[in-house]
Amino acid sequence: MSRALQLEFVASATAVDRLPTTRAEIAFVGRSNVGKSSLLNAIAGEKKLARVSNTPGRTQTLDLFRCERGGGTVVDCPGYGYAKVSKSTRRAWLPMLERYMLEREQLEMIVLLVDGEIGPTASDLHMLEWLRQQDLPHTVVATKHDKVKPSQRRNRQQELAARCELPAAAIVSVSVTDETGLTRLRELVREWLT
Ligand SMILES: Nc1nc2c(ncn2[C@@H]2O[C@H](COP(=O)(O)OP(=O)(O)OP(=O)(O)O)[C@@H](O)[C@H]2O)c(=O)[nH]1
Ligand SMILES: [Mg+2]
Repeated sequence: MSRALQLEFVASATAVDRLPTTRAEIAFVGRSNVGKSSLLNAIAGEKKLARVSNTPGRTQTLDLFRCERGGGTVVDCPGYGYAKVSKSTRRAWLPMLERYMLEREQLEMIVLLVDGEIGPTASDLHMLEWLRQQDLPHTVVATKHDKVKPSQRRNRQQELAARCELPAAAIVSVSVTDETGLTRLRELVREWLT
């Protein structure tokens, strides 16, 4: 097991122009309930740094976490897709998230999380297409690897990659439950933030 990333909460913001100044950022983006906050906690080796919930729509703000000394910032984003929040809040999110991704100059990498058990949804593929159109740096991470039967993992990974139009080797599979892929993801986060 690799050394956990030391993450420390800095601030939450509901608008891009209220974000504090940072040097370099990476953002965890994905459907509501895909496991963004859980993964952030897992790479930090902590349980309660970012709030996790069974109710989709848990994270409603851009939450910034400082990574090690001078190491940059990891941002936990609100999920897109369904959410048990008011329609007006939900309507406000996607433009806010899109603006953040388009305007944040220090954003080095968008980590797009896709559910490794159910595969990319229409909204995931839409987001991926948008990231490509906007020419934004992104990496696809498949979550909840533990929920796929071992005998089906290879196939499922290949299917997911094909639907994303990516080589299978370009996708990092992770699980916070059995810690699959966490070492690799921590290495990548350190690289992206260097
Ligand atoms: N089995 C399994 N469950 C997971 C894993 N990662 C997350 N979960 C569960 O998925 C649910 C949603 O996790 P969150 O981390 O809150 O998801 P999120 O993407 O931050 O959701 P929002 O904040 O609503 O956008 C929780 O019940 C987690 O326990 C995983 O690797 N394996
Ligand atoms: Mg969350």
